[in-house]
Amino acid sequence: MPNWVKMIEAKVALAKRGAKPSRAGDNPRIPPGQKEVHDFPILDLGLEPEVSPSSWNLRVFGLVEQELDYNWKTFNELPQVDLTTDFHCVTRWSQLDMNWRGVPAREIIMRVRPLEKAAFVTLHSADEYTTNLPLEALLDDDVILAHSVFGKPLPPEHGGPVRLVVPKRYAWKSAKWLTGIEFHEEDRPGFWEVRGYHNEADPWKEERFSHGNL
Ligand SMILES: Nc1nc2c(c(=O)[nH]1)N[C@H]1C(S)=C(S)[C@@H](COP(=O)(O)O)O[C@H]1N2
Ligand SMILES: [Mo]
Repeated sequence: MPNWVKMIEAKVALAKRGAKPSRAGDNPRIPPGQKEVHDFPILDLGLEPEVSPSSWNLRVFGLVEQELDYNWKTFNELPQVDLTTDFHCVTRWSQLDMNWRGVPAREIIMRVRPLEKAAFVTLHSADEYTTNLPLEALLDDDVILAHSVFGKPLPPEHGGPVRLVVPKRYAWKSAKWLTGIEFHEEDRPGFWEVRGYHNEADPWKEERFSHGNL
């Protein structure tokens, strides 16, 4: 008679091995399962929208006291920062020390004054892409609306004229060609989140997919 207990244990062990997070690498700044790159790969839906600075517009709306619209000029009048942060893509590349310049997301959030009940945001992009974050995540001081990278205007293929940069999350949360920030009470999963990507996307916890790592 087969030893069922042993067989089941072996199967569970196999399943767990598959689901186990990757081992950390040598560089403590590279999250588990990631490889360092230096060439800033391009990743998107393959529909590069045409957005010039003169046609670009950012609509900040939803559960706020004061909805606001920015154009290129009014956006550039906001306080700006330089930021050096790491960028981690769920497809397993990480690039360290990216130099961004732009407007901290909290500068805009302060100005629209979210209502008490606003707890989540949807980032809207010109290619119809969306992604979602808790409002709190946007208040971190390393979250910026970037218009430059490595000292040059953000190229169209990387989301120029303006993209979001959220260094603490996998890069799919960093919406390119950003055109809208919408505040709501409930969480609304975005383009990838409804297709199985993890809602939180913390690269240090390997939150790649919502049903584990298999
Ligand atoms: N608008 C928009 N933003 C997007 C995407 C997209 O398809 N459309 N792809 C996301 C994904 S999956 C990644 S990994 C990063 C890649 O940014 P990069 O092309 O500048 O490297 O953009 C994110 N932001
Ligand atoms: Mo990605």
